[in-house]
Amino acid sequence: MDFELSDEQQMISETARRFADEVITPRVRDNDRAARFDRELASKLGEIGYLGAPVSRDYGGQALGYVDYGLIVEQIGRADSAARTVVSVQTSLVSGSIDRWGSEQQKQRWLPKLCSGESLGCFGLTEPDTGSDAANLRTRATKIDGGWKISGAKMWISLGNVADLALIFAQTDPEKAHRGLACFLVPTASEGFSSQEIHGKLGLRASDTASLGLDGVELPDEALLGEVGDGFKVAMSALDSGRYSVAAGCVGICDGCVDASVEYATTRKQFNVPLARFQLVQAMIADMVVRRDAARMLVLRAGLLKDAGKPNTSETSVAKLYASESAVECANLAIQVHGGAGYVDDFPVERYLRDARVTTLYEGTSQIQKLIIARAATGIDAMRP
Ligand code: COS
Repeated sequence: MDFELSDEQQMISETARRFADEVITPRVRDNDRAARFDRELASKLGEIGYLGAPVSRDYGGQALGYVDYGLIVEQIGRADSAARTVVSVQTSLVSGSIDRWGSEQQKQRWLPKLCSGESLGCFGLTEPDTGSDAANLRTRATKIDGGWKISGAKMWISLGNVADLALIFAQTDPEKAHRGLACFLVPTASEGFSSQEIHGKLGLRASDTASLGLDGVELPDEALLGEVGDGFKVAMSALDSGRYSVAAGCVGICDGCVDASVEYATTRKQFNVPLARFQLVQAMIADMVVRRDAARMLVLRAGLLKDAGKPNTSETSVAKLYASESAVECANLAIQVHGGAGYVDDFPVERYLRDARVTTLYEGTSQIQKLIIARAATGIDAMRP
């Protein structure tokens, strides 16, 4: 067992750190204050190759492993969770699904544009009445001559207003339950497709979030990703990668909290000594360091399993659960270390808390992760009677 990154992996991480510091960080506060989705930044993420890192070179990706991808995502997440969301959605949920399930023609049509950032994609699984019980979709796909007609609604869709392509999951035969689901590649310019921005979010304000409408959208047969009945597996395999990406981004938040808190506690003085001289402040910093290091190890384990092609759903849920809960905890502690200064956006820590909060909700709540982990441990499915 080796706890050291290879020279190449260190370089990947350092390059991502430099990109994040030089290109992302200077924009973060203004974008957050303006609740502005930064399309130019999304293009820059594509230019440097961060929107399709694990995708094969034949289709415009970097052919990197999952550990490498996680190192990049950690650094983007440390700088800005809104930018990290672009990377996670585009890479893990959209491009990853097309790479894994797509036909040659679908890969050639979509992957190069998605990897370069010329096009953006979104992942339309969740619905107004369907969140955790993801198999229970109300969106319907009906077979028509030469294609499909889709009607329904989707909710909480990251990048939904700015995407050129939407992966839409729909039920083809309700009697078949999850085995009737199918996934479709839907150009957002299709007639009958609409999106609406969701306002008023606690955090991730610079991330685009939408509700989607599909009003009799007609698609050719070639829009089907995988086979009819594969939809649930497409979604779950995408989430295996998406949850990993969220977890890696959360390690970045924990790391940013440690760095900001150490900097503040070693320079700010009270009672004529730096804050870090106080044991209660040291205890908070120690708690953050432990959580960051443990979360990083869990993400690394999940990444190594993925790279080895081994089953990793439970281990990915362990990483996602621990890293997301730790990001919230670290951000809360980091504000406490900063005192009143941590409550305004001169420092990144209040944004870390607002942005971390959604990570225990999206791509499967912490409660869903626990049910997945415990099902693997006990062999008993608490989600089914
Ligand atoms: N990869 C590929 N296939 C998978 C899989 C995975 N990770 N996980 C499950 N499957 C397959 C199973 O093998 C099973 O196949 P068969 O029909 O051939 O038996 C099928 O999918 C059904 O699996 P399962 O019984 O686990 O389905 P459940 O309905 O019990 O799934 C959970 C329950 C909670 C795990 C699932 O609904 C879930 O993850 N919900 C949260 C959804 C979510 O994260 N939403 C956020 C959306 S993105 S913001």
